[in-house]
Parts: sequence; C-alpha cells; structure tokens
Amino acid sequence: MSFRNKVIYQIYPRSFQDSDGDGVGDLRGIIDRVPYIAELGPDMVWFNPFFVSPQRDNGYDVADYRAIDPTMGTMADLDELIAALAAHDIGVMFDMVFNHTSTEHEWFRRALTGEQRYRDYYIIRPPGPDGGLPNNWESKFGGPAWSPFGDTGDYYLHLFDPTQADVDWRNPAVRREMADIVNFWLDHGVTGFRFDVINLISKDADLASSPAGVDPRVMYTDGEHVDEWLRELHDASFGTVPATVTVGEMSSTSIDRCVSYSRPGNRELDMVFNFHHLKVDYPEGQKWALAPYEPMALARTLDEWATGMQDGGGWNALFLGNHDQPRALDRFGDAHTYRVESATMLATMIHLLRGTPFIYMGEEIGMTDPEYAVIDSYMDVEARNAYSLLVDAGATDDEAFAVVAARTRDNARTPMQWDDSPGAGFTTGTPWLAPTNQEHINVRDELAHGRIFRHYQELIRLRREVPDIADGSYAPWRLDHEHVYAYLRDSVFVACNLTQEPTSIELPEQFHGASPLINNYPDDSDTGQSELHLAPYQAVALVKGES
Ligand code: TEU
Repeated sequence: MSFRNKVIYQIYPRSFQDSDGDGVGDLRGIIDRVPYIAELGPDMVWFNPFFVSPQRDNGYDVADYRAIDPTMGTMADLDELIAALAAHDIGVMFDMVFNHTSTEHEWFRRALTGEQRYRDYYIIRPPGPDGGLPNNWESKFGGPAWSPFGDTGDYYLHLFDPTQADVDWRNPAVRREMADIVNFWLDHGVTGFRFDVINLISKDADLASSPAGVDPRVMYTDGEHVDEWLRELHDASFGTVPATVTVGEMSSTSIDRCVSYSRPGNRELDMVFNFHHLKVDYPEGQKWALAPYEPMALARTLDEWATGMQDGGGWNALFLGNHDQPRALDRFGDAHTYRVESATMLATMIHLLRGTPFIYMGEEIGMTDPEYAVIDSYMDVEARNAYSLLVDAGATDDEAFAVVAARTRDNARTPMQWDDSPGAGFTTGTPWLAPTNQEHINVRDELAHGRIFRHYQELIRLRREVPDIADGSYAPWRLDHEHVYAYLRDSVFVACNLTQEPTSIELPEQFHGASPLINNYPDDSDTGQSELHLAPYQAVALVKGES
C-alpha cells in the first residue's frame, strides 16, 4: 500500500505558471516552479489534462490522448518536467478522461465519415419511438444528453458538453484503446493515473429512459460492468507496474460501490474521490442554489465515509477542493476574519483522516474565490449554462449571478498567485482568468511570514513519520458536539473546531496528559487537562506516549 503515506498535490496546468506570456499556464512554467513544489514536499503531482484539446471544457475534451496541446508545450518539456520532479522523488499522475472524447478526436471524425469501426466507438442511436431523443437523460452541464450525429438523423450521447461524446465501453476495441493509452504513458515514466468520472462508463444496456420521477443518473452511474472493466484495465495496463498509484473520480456514487472499486485484492483502483461531503452546502442536493451550511453536516459526512470505507476495506482520497469546486476556505472556513486559522484547521481535519490527502494548488497559501462583478468574467461552460438556466427559470440577473459566483468551478481556476503584481507573477501577459486579491494573498508573502504553507509542510511530514496517521484505525469522538469534529487514529487524537465559536470538548481518558502533535494556534494546549479548549477554527492533534 505504497500510496497510504503519500500526499498528492494537484496542479491545474492552465493556471499554475505561464512561461511565454500568452496568459495561459504551460509545462515550461511548471518546470520553473519545481523548486516550490519540492519545498512543499508532496510525493506526487496530479496534473489536470494537457493533451491536444479544443479546450471547450479546459482539456477534458481530449482530441489526442498521446499528444500534448501545443499551447501547453512539447513532449520534450514533459520529459524535462518528469525528470525535474523525479529528482525530488516526486511522481507524476496523469488525468485519463476515458468516459468521452472530444468530437474533434480522430475517432469521432472518422465515425462521422461513416467508418463503422469508429461509429461503434460511440453511443449513437436513432430517434426514440416518438421521433424525439433516444431517452430522457440530461447533460450534467444542462440540457439534453443527446445531439444530432452529423446529418445522419441519428443522435450521439454526451453526458457532458455536446463537444464531449461518450465512448462505448461495451466495445472491447474501446477498452483495448484505453489500456494502450495508459501503457503509452507508463512507458513515458508516468506513475499515477486519475480516471475521470470512471463510474459512468457502464450505461444501461438498453439506454432506457429512467422511469417517471426517477433521476436519469441511475441509468448510467455505478453500472453493472464498472468493476469488470476496471479490473480488465488494471490487468492490461497499470496493474503490471506495482508502483503505480490510481484514483477514480466517482460521480454520485455510494460507499458500497467505492469499497468495491478500491478494496485491495479487487485489482481495480487504489482509491476513490467521492463528493458527498462537498454537497453538504447544496440545499436539497441542488448545486445551483444557496443556503447556509451546517458545519457538523460536514463532520458527519466525512465520518460516514471514513467509517464505511474502513469497515469495507476501501480507501478514500481525502480532499476539500479541486478544479471543479469553489475554494474550501470560502465554503467551510472564514476567508476574511479567520483566514489563516480556518485554512489550517481544514487542512488538519483532512490530512489526519484515514485516506490519502490531496492538496489543490493554492490551498497551501490560503487562496480564496475571486471577486468578480459581472457574469462575463466567468469562463466555465458549466457556470455560463447554469446562469442562463437560472435566468430562464425566473431568477433576476443579480440572483443568478450570486449563485454562479458562489458555485462556479472558476473559483478554483484563477491563476496561482505568486506575487502581488498585476499578473500575480503567473503571467507577463493578460491572464485567461483574472486574479483579484494577489496583493493580499501570494506565495512570496506567505513564504516570508505566513503560517499556512508551513502548516501544510508539517502535516505532510507527520503523515510520513507517525504510522497511525497512514495505517491506523479511525473512530469518531463526540460526533454529537455542535462545533467540533473529533476523531481518534489509535495513538492520535484530533479535534477541529469547525466554527468561529470558542468551545471545548472533553478528551478521551487515554489522552489525558497526551503530548501536542500539531496545533494551528500558538501552542496553548494544556495537555494535563481532561478537556480541550478550542478557539475559533482551532485544530489540535495530541499523541499518546512518545510523539
Ligand atoms: O468532473 C465530473 C463531474 O462530476 C463534475 O463535472 C461535476 O459534475 C461538476 O463539476 C460539479 O458540479 C470531471 C472533471 O473533473 C471536470 O472538470 C470535467 O468537466 C468533467 O468530468 C467532464 O470531463
């Protein structure tokens, strides 16, 4: 289980560092920042896709899985980047978007010319019995999940944007293509793979509409063949290289299915991303709506998954943010009054859980959502669609804007803020997405006198040096508390005040007099006491015996 004591850093290449002044990040820019990555100290870097793409969905619409988009760099740049990271014992994780390809991929273009072999790579169907769409499925980006397949009169399936055509995994030739792609990158020195929405690949055999009142997602989520096809991919590619690290993004999934996808011996994946904890602030599960969030709902959901995955022998990827999510600091912390305290509390809460932590670029310096004034500042296709749908449904422009500003994926995609200059040290040109608070939050100032970066370094060190963090059991403590999420990891006790209310929590008897392991406030924890007093957003870990 080489991945259990690892920490993985996620880089959104489009927004990390631009080297040629075009306002878009690139591989050479990342190479220039390897010393910074090494200083933070992760074991691996997950890169969002930078393959050839028309960029309709910022690279998740892949037109060539074996070639680097020229705007991002060259194969020589990639080789240099892999070598530069390897010099610091940092591995490279690629993002495999295998549920769909761009409609500009050669396969789709050849399908449009009528080549049956490639038509069979996609999910193409005639109109339904009523002459309408083949079924009632909807795109996750809004609108129907079917678009006309050229002028054939048929339709092709796209669970995301119309420029992202779902491939047919029932076709063994498609499965062979995907294994060949993984092997191509294994041969290139890539040692990690994140599989995009991989639990959507097994659609209903009949592509049937969902029954009235039933969410159509049930017709293509966690389908009957996902385990079988993951095992086939494992055996034909990454499973042949024991040192690889794999993680699957699981959309709208369950604990039982994620146990199956990640249990050692199942020959599927090492771990999974699930998103249940990142929907606790969705009123009635609706992303494009606003309501106050209840902090202990976050604790209860994290606990439910920690417990369920432990009981089943599965393994969680631990994270509060990524390129699709607003900054956790804005959602679950206090980005203004307690930015440092809540950033370090959230980090402590995640990093000491049972699982493998992921750090999304910018978390380690406490970056926050941008503050835009107009909808045209946002670039995300999902957000623009949502704005239109909200206004069409009767929301005022201001109401729709407020929802998009809080929920858009662009919140996490603003450029990495390296310094306080107009381009944030990210670019000498015009950034593709505007930073808005680099004068207050940037790497240069954080490294000079901040506390957040150093706290992340310490958490990474602890995971390597305190065995119970990586391999220990998990158990909740006082989950009925109204402010504190606390849990035990065998010799370690963790208490996180999720609120701005000063509070206290009694200690488990075995931790009376325990030594402080990490504390996001100046060390004020009286370890001789039977309870812990926690300031706003304070997180403390104690260790029994020798730390
Ligand atoms: O995301 C899949 C996914 O579920 C998210 O799009 C999610 O539905 C939405 O962002 C949150 O409401 C993956 C990638 O991470 C995302 O960037 C891609 O846009 C998407 O797949 C399609 O490839």
